[in-house]
Amino acid sequence: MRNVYFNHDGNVDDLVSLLLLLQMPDVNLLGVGVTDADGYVGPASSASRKIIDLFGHEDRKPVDVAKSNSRAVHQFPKEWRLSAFSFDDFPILNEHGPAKTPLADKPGHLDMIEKIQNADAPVTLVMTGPLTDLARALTIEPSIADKIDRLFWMGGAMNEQGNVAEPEQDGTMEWNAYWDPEAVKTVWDSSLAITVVSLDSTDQVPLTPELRARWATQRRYPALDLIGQGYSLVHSFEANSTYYLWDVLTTLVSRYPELVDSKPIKSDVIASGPAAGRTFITEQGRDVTFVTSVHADAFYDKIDELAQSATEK
Ligand code: AGV
Ligand code: CA
Repeated sequence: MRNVYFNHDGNVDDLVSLLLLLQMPDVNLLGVGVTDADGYVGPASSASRKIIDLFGHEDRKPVDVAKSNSRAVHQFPKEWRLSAFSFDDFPILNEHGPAKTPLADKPGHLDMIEKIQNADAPVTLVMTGPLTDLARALTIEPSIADKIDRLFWMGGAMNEQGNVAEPEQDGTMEWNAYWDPEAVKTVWDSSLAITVVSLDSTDQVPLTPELRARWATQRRYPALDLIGQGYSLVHSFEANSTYYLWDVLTTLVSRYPELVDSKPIKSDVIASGPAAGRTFITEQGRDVTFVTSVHADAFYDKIDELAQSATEK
């Protein structure tokens, strides 16, 4: 079994990532933190608890869910954050009444410290939202770095093609980095081994009508039904806001690196000013493993395989 701690931020692909992580045969999920970023933290943590109730494994260690109290430097648009309320209201997650999986007693960053310190072996960290909780954890307790074997992070864009369209910024940064650029810098300055799943690779896995149809034909599997319902909440009618399988790719790469090609690069991040949150390649930067391309068919097959294996409790 390998130890994993998961910190997400409550959009549809974050919650689908949790669902799939729970199905990985040899993953020992130590804890889940929820950052108040791309989904309101109340419904996002509630939905997380119900996903664990319904699709977690009774024969594995019980897991709880920690709400983060970290605050945005640049908050996500409310329109995106709202999908967590709808997801949390899905009948499939509410058939059995209130959530049983407990809320952790500590806020996200302190829960992360506690779960990592108590782990019997190194921990893989998977983060599909801003890095704030990790940056705060490292600042309070730098020694946890020695127990983290690798961070897999969905975030950044290495080619100046960002996905933020907001005033007073230059469009070169990815949203999770933009939410708290300083936190990215803090993590980059740490000794952690990092794999970055940035827009450069997630751009290769857009949410297409074909993918929706593929899941629809498999709605006899409860997890695929939930995935299809979840993604029906997100549509991209505004310019420049196509939805991608950003976080699902990151989560699957943490366990199945053969789904992608990667290469070592040196990278840095700009922490303030109009380019705050921009990640880039530079000889002066720190080492990161950079995912360059996705074996898309194998990736979609793996989603199906994991979701088909999920049994409802
Ligand atoms: O920048 C990608 C990150 C991922 O972690 N999130 C969505 C994923 O959870 C922000 C985001 C960018 N574009 C979006 C986003 C959109 N159109 N809708 C919702 N979230
Ligand atoms: Ca996310």
